Amino acid sequence: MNKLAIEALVSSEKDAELRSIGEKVFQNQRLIFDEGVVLFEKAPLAYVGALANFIREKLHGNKTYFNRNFHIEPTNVCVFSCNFCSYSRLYAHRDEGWELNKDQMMHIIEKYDGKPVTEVHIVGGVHPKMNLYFFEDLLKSIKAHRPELHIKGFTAVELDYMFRKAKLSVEEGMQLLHDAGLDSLPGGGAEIFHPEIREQICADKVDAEGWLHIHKAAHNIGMHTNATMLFGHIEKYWHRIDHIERLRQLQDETQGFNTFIPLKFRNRNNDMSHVSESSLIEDMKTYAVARLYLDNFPHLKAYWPMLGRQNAQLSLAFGVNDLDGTIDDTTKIYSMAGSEEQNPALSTAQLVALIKQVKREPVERDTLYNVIKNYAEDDVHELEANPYYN
Ligand code: V47
Ligand code: SF4
Repeated sequence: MNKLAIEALVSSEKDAELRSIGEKVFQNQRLIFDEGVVLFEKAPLAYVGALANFIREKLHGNKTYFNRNFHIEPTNVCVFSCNFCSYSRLYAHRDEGWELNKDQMMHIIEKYDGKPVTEVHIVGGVHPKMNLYFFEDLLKSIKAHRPELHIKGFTAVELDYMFRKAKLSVEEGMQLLHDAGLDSLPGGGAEIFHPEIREQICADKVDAEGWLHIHKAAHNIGMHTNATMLFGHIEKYWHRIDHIERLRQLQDETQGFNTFIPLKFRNRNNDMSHVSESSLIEDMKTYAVARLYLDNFPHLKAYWPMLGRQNAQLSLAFGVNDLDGTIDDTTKIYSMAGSEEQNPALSTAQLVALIKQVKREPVERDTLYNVIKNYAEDDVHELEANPYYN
């Protein structure tokens, strides 16, 4: 859609404020806090979506990235008690808790020997006994076994706990894990930064300053990281803007973030089951506003297991340019919270087909967005018949 067609989506007299925000987007000017809130409160979905798509296509054209990865979840036991979490098994349902030892985790790594995966994503609960040195040893063993496999692991929540227990500074702890083989950090644990909300949903874990400190320390030693936001529960629009404003400020300093991942709150099996979930319109608006506000983030990711396949396809018209990975196993944190996908797994051929169906260009990437293969010219039926892509 061109500029004129986008402008025609709002009236020039009634919606002068929205028109002027649109003009800033076209002129490449940074939006300010209040403009972000106005977009949430007043902009029609079609307008904010078209503006976000304009930016998405300016940055990436039709390219839609994914990677071939798998997950290891060391444990679902967690010392914290976030109210939105359907996963933690320390106090309630103790009998359903699990913890993997190093051999069991190495067994998962070995299962992927010879398979064309580029990343392992390690994330789980915060187990009181799995300490920094346990994970240092695990990282070293993974790298010794498969040096080129990118290890993206541990949320700032897990790291904060490990470093404090080991009595190391954030900088010392980060360097130790990086030296052992940790390549980048996932974006989890950010939730909503503002204390007014954080105190109500996850009072006992690392606060905003702590989360940002950990990511900054990673950026300062050359690591890249992601950032998430858990939205659609008790927060107001301005809390979402406050959250992304803090991320934008750190990114100005370090340029260490790769991608922003809004995570829609799901209300099954947790202490916030009475809070209703956001609508699809709200979800798409959140992607779009994030794309417009985070002008210094290269990528915006929709986590398809959480959204469902069709809604993930839709998000590609609202600023999203990345669909995460093929996620070859059991990401239990979402299925337990009521995500669309109970068994999240898509083959490469299926993910390529999903992206092509909505006329975008599937591009396989590694964790740092180096292109591994562009599938624009590939025939989906041929891919489906080829075991390498299944
Ligand atoms: O921080 C927990 C979220 C996150 C619920 O960096 C929930 O590539 C919705 O951060 N409803 C952890 N969300 C996972 C994460 C992640 C996922 C995929 C990719 C990347 C990446 C990072 O899961 C937590 C929390 O925000 N979460 N419970 C729930 N009920
Ligand atoms: Fe623990 Fe993470 Fe669940 Fe919070 S969201 S209780 S930190 S597993």
